[in-house]
Amino acid sequence: MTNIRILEVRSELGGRLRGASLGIDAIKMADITKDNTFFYSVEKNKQKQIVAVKDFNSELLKPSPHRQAKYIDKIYIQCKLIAEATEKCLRDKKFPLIISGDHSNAIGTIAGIKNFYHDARIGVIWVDAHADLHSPYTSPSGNMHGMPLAASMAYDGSKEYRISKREAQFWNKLKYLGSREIEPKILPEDVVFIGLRDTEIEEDELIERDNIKVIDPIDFRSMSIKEVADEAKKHLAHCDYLYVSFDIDSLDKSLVPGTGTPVDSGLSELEAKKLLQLLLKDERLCCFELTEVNPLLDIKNKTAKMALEIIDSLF
Ligand SMILES: [Mn+2]
Repeated sequence: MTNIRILEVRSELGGRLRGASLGIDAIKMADITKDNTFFYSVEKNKQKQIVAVKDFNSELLKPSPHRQAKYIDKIYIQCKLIAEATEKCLRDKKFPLIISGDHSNAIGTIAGIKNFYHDARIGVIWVDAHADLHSPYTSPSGNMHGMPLAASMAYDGSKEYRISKREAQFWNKLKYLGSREIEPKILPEDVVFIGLRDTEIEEDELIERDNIKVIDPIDFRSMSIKEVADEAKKHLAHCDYLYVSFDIDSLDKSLVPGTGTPVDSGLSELEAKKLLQLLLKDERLCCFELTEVNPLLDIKNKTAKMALEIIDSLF
C-alpha cells in the first residue's frame, strides 16, 4: 500500500495503566535500530505523510471527576479531533494508518469514517482479546478503553451502575459522534471479532443477543488463517467499507508483555501478519488502526518491535 498517511494519536486517557501514549515513540525507537526505517520511508516519500493529533494526556495529572467513565469529557474532545483528522485523511484520498495510544481513540476513528462515508455501511473487524463492549453503565472500572465498540454501536448494556448526569450527557455525545441522526454508527451484523477470548458477562449477553460474529482462538486453531480472513470478509460481504481495529493484545501474552491487559492463547506473530495481510487486501478497506502498545509495561521494547514488524510487513 503506497498512498498512506500515518496519524499519531497519543491519547491514553482511556487506559487502565499509564504509558500507552509512549507506544508510538517506542515503535519509532524500534524502527531506528533498522537499516531501512519504516517511518523515514513514509516521510521521504511525498505521497506518504505523518500527522500527529493533539492530545490531552496532561489531564491525567488530575483525577477525573467521572467515576464510571474516567476522563469522558476530555475523551469526547479527543475523539472529535481524531474524527476530524481521519475524515480529512479520507477526503485527501490518503489511507489512514492510525497508531494509537489506548483503544478508546477508536470511537473517534469510527466517527471520522462515518463522517466521510455517511450513507455507507461500515464493517468493523475488531482484532482484540477483548470485546470493548462495556458502557459507563456496566463497567466495573470506568476505564474507557473497554468501551469504544459499545459507543460506536450505541450500546448501553444492562444498567448496572448509576452514572452522573454529566457522564450520561458525554456518553450520548460519544455514541452519536459522527452520525447524522440519533442512530448507531455500526450495526451488530457489521462487526466481526477475531481473537476474542477475555470477555465479561455483560459483553457476552450483547454478543449473544445480537448474534455478533466471533472467531475465537478455538476457531482459528481449527481453521487456516486464510479461512479466518475469508469468513470475516464473507460475513461482511454486504458492507461498503471495512475498518480493521488491531489491538496488540490480540497476540499471545508471551509475545506482547507491553500492553495493558495481556491474555494467553492469542495469535502468533505469523498468524497476525498473515491475517492482517489478507484483510488489508480487501478493496473495501478504508482504515487500519494499531493500538495499546505500552512501553512502560514492556520488556526491552519487545512489544513495540513486534508492532513495528507487523506494520512494516503490511505497508
Ligand atoms: Mn481493545
